[in-house]
Amino acid sequence: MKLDFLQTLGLEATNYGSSTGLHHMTFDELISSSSPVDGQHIGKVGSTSRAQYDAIISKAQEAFKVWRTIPAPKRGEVVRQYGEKLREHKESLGKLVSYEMGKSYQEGLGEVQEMIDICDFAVGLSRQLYGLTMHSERPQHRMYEQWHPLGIVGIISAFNFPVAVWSWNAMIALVCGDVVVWKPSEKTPLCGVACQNLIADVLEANDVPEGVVNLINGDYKVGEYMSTDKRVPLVSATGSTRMGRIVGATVAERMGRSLLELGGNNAIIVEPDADMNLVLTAGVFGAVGTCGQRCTSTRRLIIHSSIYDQVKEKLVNAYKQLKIGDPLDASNHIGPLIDTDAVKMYTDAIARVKSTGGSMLVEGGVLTGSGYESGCYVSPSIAEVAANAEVAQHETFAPLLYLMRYSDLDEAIDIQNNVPQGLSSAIITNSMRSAEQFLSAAGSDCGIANVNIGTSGAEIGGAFGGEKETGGGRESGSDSWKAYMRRQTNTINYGKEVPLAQGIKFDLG
Ligand code: UN1
Repeated sequence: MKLDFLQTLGLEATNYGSSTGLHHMTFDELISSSSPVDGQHIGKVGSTSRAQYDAIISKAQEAFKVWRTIPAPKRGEVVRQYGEKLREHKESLGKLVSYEMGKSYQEGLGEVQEMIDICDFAVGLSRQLYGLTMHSERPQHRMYEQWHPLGIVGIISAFNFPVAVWSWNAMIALVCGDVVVWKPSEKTPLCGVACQNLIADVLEANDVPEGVVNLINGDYKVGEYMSTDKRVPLVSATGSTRMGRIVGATVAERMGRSLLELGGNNAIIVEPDADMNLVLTAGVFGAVGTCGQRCTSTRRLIIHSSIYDQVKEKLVNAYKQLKIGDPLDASNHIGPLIDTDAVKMYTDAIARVKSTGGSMLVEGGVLTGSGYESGCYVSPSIAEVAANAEVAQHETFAPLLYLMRYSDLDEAIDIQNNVPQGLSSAIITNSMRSAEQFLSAAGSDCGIANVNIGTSGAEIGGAFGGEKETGGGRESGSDSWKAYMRRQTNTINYGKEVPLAQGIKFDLG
C-alpha cells in the first residue's frame, strides 16, 4: 500500500505523537494503529496521561475565556476556512479513513463531504443563534432569552465514523463559542491526529488561542476523565449502548449534560406495493455498506408476506454480485470489519441464529486467502428469523440482515418498534396512507423515519439521533446547536416602578 496520503495530512514520522493543542508533549505510552485492510502497522499515537489531560483542560478553560468573546460570525469564519482546508485535503483524508477504518474509499470521501457540509451549515448558523423574545406581563418590562456557550465540550467518538461525527459536534460547538476536547476511538487514532493537524493550521493562521480545539487519545479511561470532570459541562458520546449507559450515568451523577448517540436496530418495512428497485438498493446498501458498521445500518427487513418470497429471491441474487476486498479498490463494494474481535462477534451472531431456530439464507463467514490476510474480511449474511427472535433484539455491528414477515401494517410497525433501540427506520411504499401511518405518532418510534429511502445515509441538515437505548441525543443539523449552549432568560425593567409578577403586592410604605 502506498501511504503517501499520510504525509499530506502531516503524519510523516513513525511516532506521530499527538497534536493536542499543547505542543512538545512527550508520551510514556503509545497507541498503535494498524489497518484492517492489509494488517499493516500504520503508526503510533501518544496516549494522554492524567497529568497531560489536566494540563489540556486548564489550557482549554483559559482558551474559552477568549473564544467566547469573539463574535459568533467571526468564529464562523474560522470554521469556514476549515471547510476549505477539508476540500483541499478531501482525497487524502478520505483515503486515511478508508485505510485506517476499512470503509470503501467512496464512503471515506462521503464522510469527509459530511465534514465539509457541517462546516457550511455551522458558518450559516453562526449568524442564526436565535433566542425568542416574549411579552412580559409587567408594564415597561422586556423579556427575552439568549444563548451562551457552555464551556468545554468533550467529544467521544467511535471508529465507524472516525472523522465526521467529531465534526458534527466540534463545528457546531465552535460557532456556539465552546471549546472542544476530542477523544477519538483508539481503533482510529490517526484519523484524529490528521483532523487536528488540519485544523491547527487554520487556528494558527487566525490567531486563535491554543486550547480551543484539543485532542486526547487513549482507551476508555481517558473518556472517564471527561465524564467525571466537572470542568466539562457537556460530554457528547457516540458509540455502543454499553458505553453510553456508563457515560450517561457518570455525567448525570455530577449534574453535567450528556448527548448520547448509541446503538440502533434499524428496520425497513416493505409494503406489498413497494418499488423493487428501491427495496434492493436501499436494503442492500443499508445492510452491507460500511460492512454493516453504521449505527444506521439496516438490520431488519420486515416484508409483507404477499411479496416475501420475491424479495427474498432478489436479495439472495443481489448478494451474489457483491465484491469484497481492498476498500481502496473502487471495484469492491465491501471492505473489512474493523478488527478480528468484530469478526468474532459476527460469527458468534451467525451461530446464535442457527442455534435459536433461525435459518441462514446466505451464510457469510470469514474470508481467507490472497488479499484477505488481515483476517478482518467477511462475506455478508441474510438470515430468516421470527419477528420476535431474541437474536434480532441486539445490534450486531456487522453485515447480518434479518428477514421477517408480516401481514398488516399495524403488525409491521409493532415489530419495527418492538426492540430496545430507536435510531432509524424506513418504509418502502407507494401508498400515501401507509407512509403517513408510518410517520404518524402511532407509527415509527425512532429518531429517524424515512419513506422510500433506506435507514442509513442521513443528511447533516436534520437533527441526528434516536430514542430509547439510542440515548435520546440529537447532533448535527436543525436546532441541535441548542445542546451546546446554555439558555438564559432576561427580564429588563425600563420603568420607574417595580411591579411584581403574579400580581403580588409588596409595599414598603
Ligand atoms: C454513525 O454510524 O454513527 O446516517 C453515523 C448515516 C451517516 C452517519 C452515521 N450520515 O448513515
